[in-house]
Amino acid sequence: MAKTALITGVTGQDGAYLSRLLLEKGYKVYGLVRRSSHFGVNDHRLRWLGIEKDVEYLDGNLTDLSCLIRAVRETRPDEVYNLAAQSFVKSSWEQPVLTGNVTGIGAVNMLEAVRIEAPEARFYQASSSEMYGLIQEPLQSETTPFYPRSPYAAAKLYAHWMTVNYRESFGMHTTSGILFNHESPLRGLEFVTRKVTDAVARIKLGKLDVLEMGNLDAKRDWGHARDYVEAMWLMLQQDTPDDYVVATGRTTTVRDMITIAFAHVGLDPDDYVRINPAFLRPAEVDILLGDASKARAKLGWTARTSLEDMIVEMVEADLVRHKA
Ligand code: NDP
Ligand code: GDR
Repeated sequence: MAKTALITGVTGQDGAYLSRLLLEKGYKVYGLVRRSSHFGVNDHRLRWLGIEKDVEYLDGNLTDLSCLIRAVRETRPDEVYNLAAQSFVKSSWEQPVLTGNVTGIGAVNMLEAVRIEAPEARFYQASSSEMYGLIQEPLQSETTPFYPRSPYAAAKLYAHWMTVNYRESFGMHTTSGILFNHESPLRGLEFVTRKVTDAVARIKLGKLDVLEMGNLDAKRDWGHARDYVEAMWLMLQQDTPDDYVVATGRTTTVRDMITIAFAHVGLDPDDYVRINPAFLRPAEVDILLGDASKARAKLGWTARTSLEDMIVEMVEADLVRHKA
């Protein structure tokens, strides 16, 4: 019998790639979509992958426990992937309460809905390398202490520990993937890689003169979302629930990532990039570098896409979009 999956955050970057992966594996895929004033489903990412008609959508919001209970009751999922969140770190200082409600309490609402309606279902929580924050160890693994540095990271840490608690308190199959930054042509335009690749495409096409940036010294461990959703699925195929770091094991400055993007179109970033303090954050996570050896050993997972290949793929996709 085909398995059934329920994905929250189905309209986001990871929701789109995960939906495609699960559809390819023969799953029946349900996606929770929040209501907006725009008519219909905000399904542009699913459309980009050509799968918008293959997912069945349910109306719902992570802050409303009653609709989550109904969603789990109606879909009877084998696997639940909780990807929905207020996921932009910078916005979390402007909207700390909403971020706590959606990214923190929202995950507990989803855990409760599963506990009440389908306690045997396997549950995936989208935890984040942002939880490491002020870095305690040069290479971050599942045993590295956390030190969240933003309302987003604090909310994710709460959701992370609640996921561990539901596993230990109720014996539920709840797993947390501590994923480092992952990007793609479907990344939101506010995140740094896509902001850069979109701007590079527009500059190349003569549609933009200047790219305004924040902290160029920050270092991130960047992988490709297409690779990372495979790790999510692999985690839920394990007999025992656990926590896993998912990362490439390479860290790069924002500055060097920008250089890769400009070099692809034969331009010099010094001619276009300016610093605008508006893009700085009240507190910064200076460097992230993940140790994914547990995922490699237990899941057989490794990152397949280099930063260079991914940035080139993103610039090319943005060139196509802006030429259209
Ligand atoms: P996106 O920002 O692209 O997607 C977020 C999704 O959450 C969207 O579908 C959004 O819906 C939905 N959403 C937001 N608020 C609510 C709400 N109140 N109720 C229901 N749905 C809501 O994130 P990503 O795909 O990049 O990330 C997926 C998850 O993984 C997130 O939880 C993120 O925090 C986490 N994560 C991401 C990493 C990354 O590098 N990408 C790394 C580590 C963790 P809408 O389309 O309507 O806005
Ligand atoms: P991050 O991603 O905060 O790591 O969270 P983002 O791409 O927003 O920032 C990465 C780093 O780049 C620096 N930076 C800028 N960032 C943005 N967005 N815009 C700029 O102009 C800019 N200039 C410099 C930032 O200061 C930061 O150091 C992402 C999200 O997907 C989270 O949901 C997820 O949990 C983590 O990754 C892992």
